[in-house]
Amino acid sequence: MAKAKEAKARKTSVKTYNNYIGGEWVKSSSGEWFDNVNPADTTDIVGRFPRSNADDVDRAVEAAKNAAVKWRQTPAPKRAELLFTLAEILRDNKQRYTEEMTREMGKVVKEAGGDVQEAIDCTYYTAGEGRRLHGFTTPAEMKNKFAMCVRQPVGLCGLITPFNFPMAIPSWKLIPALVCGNTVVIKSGEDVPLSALNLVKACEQAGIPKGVVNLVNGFGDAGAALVEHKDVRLISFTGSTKTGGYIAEQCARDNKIVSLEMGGKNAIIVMDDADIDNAVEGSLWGAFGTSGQRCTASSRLVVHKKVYKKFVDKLAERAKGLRVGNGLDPKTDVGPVIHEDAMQKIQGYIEIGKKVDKAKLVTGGNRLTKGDHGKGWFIEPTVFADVKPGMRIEQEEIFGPVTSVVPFATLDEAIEIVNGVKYGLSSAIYTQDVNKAFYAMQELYTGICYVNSATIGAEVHLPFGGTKATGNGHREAGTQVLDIFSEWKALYVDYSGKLQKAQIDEVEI
Ligand code: UN1
Repeated sequence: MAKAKEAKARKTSVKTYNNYIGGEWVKSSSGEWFDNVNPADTTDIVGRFPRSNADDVDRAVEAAKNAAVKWRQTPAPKRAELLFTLAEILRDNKQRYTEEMTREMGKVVKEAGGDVQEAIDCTYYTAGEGRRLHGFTTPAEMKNKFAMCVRQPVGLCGLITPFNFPMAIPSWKLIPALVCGNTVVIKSGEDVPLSALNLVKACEQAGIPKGVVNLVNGFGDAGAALVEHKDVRLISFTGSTKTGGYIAEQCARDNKIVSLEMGGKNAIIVMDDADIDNAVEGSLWGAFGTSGQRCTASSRLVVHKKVYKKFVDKLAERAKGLRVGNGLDPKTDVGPVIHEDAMQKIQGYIEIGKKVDKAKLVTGGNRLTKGDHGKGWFIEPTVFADVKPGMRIEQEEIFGPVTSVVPFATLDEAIEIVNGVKYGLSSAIYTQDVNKAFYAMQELYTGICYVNSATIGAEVHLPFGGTKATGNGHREAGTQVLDIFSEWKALYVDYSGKLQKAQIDEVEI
């Protein structure tokens, strides 16, 4: 469910935005709209967006199909030139995109700026692949025969993006798809349609040809139409494990390529030799940054018994001091959560932590409703201590500003706790001992692992993704993302002038 509600009556003061299909900005075929609501102030409607259906998806797919051959045949360095121009447009508009993002998504301005910056970084970095997209040569087993491999585009890509990184995550998918020579249809997160629209508008300004990038706004039914469309060759999805499971099943029917980035239950290990103040700062940032609404959020803090009390006391004191409020106010540390359903889910987990798990609530736990807080979806940064492995708040993704402190005695025990969940996105260890750091790096079964920093802060030129229920084996970002958006083609050139049979002919030595 989205924070956005369908507009009952068209309010003229609210700006109206359209879909982008075949290079035109068009209304949905249903003529219906939905409101993009500011989660810090629900009286503030950021914009009105088309509520698209399967017809709109059909039109967008048709446009992407029509643009495919020309775009695929455009040399990759030329495609990349347009992407470098795109990066410059994004950089020049960073301030506006940042403020608009905070308004629609809630995260504090500094973090929204980081989100836009991540899209800029991704665009510059991945555009560079236009002059690489390396294949390889290898010797053939026959004489006078040449063997090599190149990447080829996969075709039409459907990109389905979440609310928590409104510009960074669409860019992680869009830019590699384009540099590899694919055309795309984006179904952006219904809670944050403006940031994806800003990215797509910048593509138009950069001169990316009509039909190469298409944007359809709307809800799950539009996403489902994209997933089920026979002409879509690939779905790249970031979001919940439940929706990802449905997508994987649908894609399997048509042999679509599918890349999934889903949940996390990430943990920081704090050893007894760690710099505790640094570990507390990292834990605060990892647990409460983006109001805990990151797949990479530090939702578990696994702390050595010898430093446990000291750590919990310091963490609770610092968490209490965090200012919760509108992300546009520079004094705010923690913004709102995205919508009422998220609030209900988070409050539900706080109840489970107190009543079912019987963990110790050391700070937070309450929804904030007084004064300006009453206008939006605000909740206190919440810390549970004395959490045991296996408790629900220790196992399940909460996706809010709630973290659990779990005590341990040995590093092996800590590693078992960290690995003892169904997800495997990100992990971290605070220690001054190089042996322990390397041992943890080896044993933590996650896609990302940090030493002496929190579980968040991935950079765009390294692979991003996770093990187990976090994903389905793919990695976004880095050069590894090219393996999602291109397929290998093996090429053999026989210049012997005669029939040569691999595996069969004897080769004279
Ligand atoms: C996410 O958590 O959904 O590593 C993405 C980070 C960011 C990306 C997070 N660069 O925290």
